[in-house]
Amino acid sequence: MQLVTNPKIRNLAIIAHVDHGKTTLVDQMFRQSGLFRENQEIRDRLMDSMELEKERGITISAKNCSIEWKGTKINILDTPGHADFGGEVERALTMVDGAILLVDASEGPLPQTRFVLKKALENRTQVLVVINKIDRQDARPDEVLNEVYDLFIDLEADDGQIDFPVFYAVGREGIAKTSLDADSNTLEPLLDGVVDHIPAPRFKEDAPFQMLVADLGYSEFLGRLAVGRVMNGQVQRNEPLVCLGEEGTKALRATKLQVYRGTSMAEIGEIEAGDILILAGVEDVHIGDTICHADSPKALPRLRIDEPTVSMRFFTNTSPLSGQEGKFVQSTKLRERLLRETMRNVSLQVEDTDDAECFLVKGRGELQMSILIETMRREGFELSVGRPEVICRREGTQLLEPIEEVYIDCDEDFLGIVSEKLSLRKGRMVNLVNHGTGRIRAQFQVPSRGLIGYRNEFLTDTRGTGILNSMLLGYEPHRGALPTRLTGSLVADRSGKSVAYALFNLEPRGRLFIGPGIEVYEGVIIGEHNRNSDLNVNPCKEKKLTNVRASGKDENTVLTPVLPLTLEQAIEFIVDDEVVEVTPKSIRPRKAILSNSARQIAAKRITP
Ligand SMILES: Nc1nc2c(ncn2[C@@H]2O[C@H](COP(=O)(O)OP(=O)(O)OP(=O)(O)O)[C@@H](O)[C@H]2O)c(=O)[nH]1
Ligand SMILES: [Mg+2]
Repeated sequence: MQLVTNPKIRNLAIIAHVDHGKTTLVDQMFRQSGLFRENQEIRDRLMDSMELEKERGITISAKNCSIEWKGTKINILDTPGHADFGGEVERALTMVDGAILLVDASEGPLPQTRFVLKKALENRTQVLVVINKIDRQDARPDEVLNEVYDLFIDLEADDGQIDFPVFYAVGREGIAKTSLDADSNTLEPLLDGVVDHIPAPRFKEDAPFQMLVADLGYSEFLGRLAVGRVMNGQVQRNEPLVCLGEEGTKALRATKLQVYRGTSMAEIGEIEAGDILILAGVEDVHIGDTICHADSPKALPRLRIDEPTVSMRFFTNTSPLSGQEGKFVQSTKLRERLLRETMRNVSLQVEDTDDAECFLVKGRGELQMSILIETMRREGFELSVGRPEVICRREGTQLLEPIEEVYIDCDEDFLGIVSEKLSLRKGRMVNLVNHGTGRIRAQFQVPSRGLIGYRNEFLTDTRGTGILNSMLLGYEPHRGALPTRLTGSLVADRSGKSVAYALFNLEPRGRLFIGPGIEVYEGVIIGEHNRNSDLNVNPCKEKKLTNVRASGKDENTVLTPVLPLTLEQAIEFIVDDEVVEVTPKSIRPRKAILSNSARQIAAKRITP
């Protein structure tokens, strides 16, 4: 069958390392394509529509939108740049023929630039390189372009791929140009470039309808929605279709057809091949399934993405305070919610364990896990979670563990402490560049295990000025045990409310996580002990009252102010026999075994 193209459409993904300006560029594309009235107030980073995306200023899930440019419809996918959400980029690339690879004109290609470009090249996606943020004082566009060429060569791009078009941009101001000294005040050169260089979608002439499901949505009125690119054929409303999934074939009827128009959806009567369709009338559909015409059911290759690298145990909340702050506590609810997450989130997997109250969640990293937990707690869930663990592999008799390439950019003064900490974590330095500017760039290979919990420490060690990026390098023989936290925990030995007097007396023992008036229970961790063992303490101890009026000095117990632990800090803090209790209102690190006597018995069993 002959291949033909649909010249009215272009499908484009925007890919880059974190913060290189993808979502900001999409804002400007909206403005300049006439999607908004002149002077209309629109919020920055419009595509970051999820609550957590707005709060953190990062993109978490890849999202579709579209613009019209000189009569061509451009479907755009804004993708996240953080490595933990790499699965989203892999998913997005199944819908497009081209990608804009944004590279910061000062930072140059970074680990995630490499990852997303590798995926795009494997997918045979046409890449347009945009050197962005050329307005930065420290911009070095020519050098960065050379680094991009090196990256293409390193990734074994073929001649056609290396011959990519280059643009220079100030995405935030909506300016793009084809050379540094060209004159341009708009994105016109880039948008023209998208239409000229990205191939129009191709499909088989006269082939029946076929679409690959790449995303799922939900509408209160229409129920489950399947989103994906129409690979071949057309479909009209109410035509009988089938869904070819991993577990067999299911019949369905397209009750409503929609496409993206700007950031919203618009209903249409019939859709053409090459466009991105939002289909209602689907129920039991998964990402990766093929939806096609009932008369000729033929599956497209399934979406395959990289395996998860990190796992974490999710338990029901068994603390004495369970059920007081959240709406959903039961294990059935927890399981159902986690399974629902795997439907949309292609890089997450959930497994049952021997314990009916515990589920193993596998994903790409700590951030992905903490975003999931934070989302669940806002929905009203209570749960507890264990420490993230990396997923090792076995090859014959040998145990292999994931190793990451870590790129550090920091003041040369901090190199000492950083290399010391990383070598404790079995990292090896492989490269060191000193530009003579006072900042150095170092490259290490570190077991992923060693990086868990290290990022915060790194920020403290470099006084918040260091930049750490990492990417999975591959699997290597296990490098042996790592030192865990060198300090112990201060563990409450009874239930009650914390009292200032007791906390004041505990302050010399370490760093406290709670202030006065906080509900505690036996086994909850109220602070970090400054010795290498746990210490059971009574945070509820009142001052003995005497008849003699105490001197004023004694009355004023001035406590050092404490900041409650954030979810991320708590997860990084806990060790193997500890978990974090998460409710909509509180984050409490606690011992997995709450009773002190039971803990002692368990400890004896391990070390006789
Ligand atoms: N100097 C300068 N800063 C820019 C430009 N474009 C974006 N920024 C800034 O870069 C930061 C990150 O922008 P985003 O658009 O959120 O980056 P992103 O690539 O979408 O980030 P993730 O989705 O989290 O990977 C913001 O603070 C922007 O204001 C630019 O052209 N010049
Ligand atoms: Mg973004």
